[in-house]
Amino acid sequence: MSIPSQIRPIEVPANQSCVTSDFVIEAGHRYRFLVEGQWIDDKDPLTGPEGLPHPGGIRECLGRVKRLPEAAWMALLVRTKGPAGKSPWRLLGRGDGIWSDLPPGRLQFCANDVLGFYRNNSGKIDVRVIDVTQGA
Ligand SMILES: [Ca+2]
Repeated sequence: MSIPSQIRPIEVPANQSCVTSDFVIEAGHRYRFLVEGQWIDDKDPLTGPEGLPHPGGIRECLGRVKRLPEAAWMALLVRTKGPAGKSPWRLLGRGDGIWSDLPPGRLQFCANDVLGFYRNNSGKIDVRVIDVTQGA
């Protein structure tokens, strides 16, 4: 599949608890996500959008209070903000596969961290979204 080079990536800085993009998910469309970049939470090891299941230290006890408890720390999360409100956060990670079941609305992203503890994060992930409804 060729990737149109003019698509500007959506930048998701690790230290922002919610990044709202201009990209709007439409009902019935199919999307592919191209995800790249690395980020880091404080002194944890650098990680990609797949996150760290076990960063060690105090976080081993705090797993249930992060945005999406069942996903790894610093995994890339996605949701949409539409007429029906905000959908629940979901694991996007490396963005494998074709996505066809996101509710209509603007895409929002964040790192899987604890609300109020984003300031000590750094790095960013770039996300490109391609509508593959026609070609897929
Ligand atoms: Ca943090």
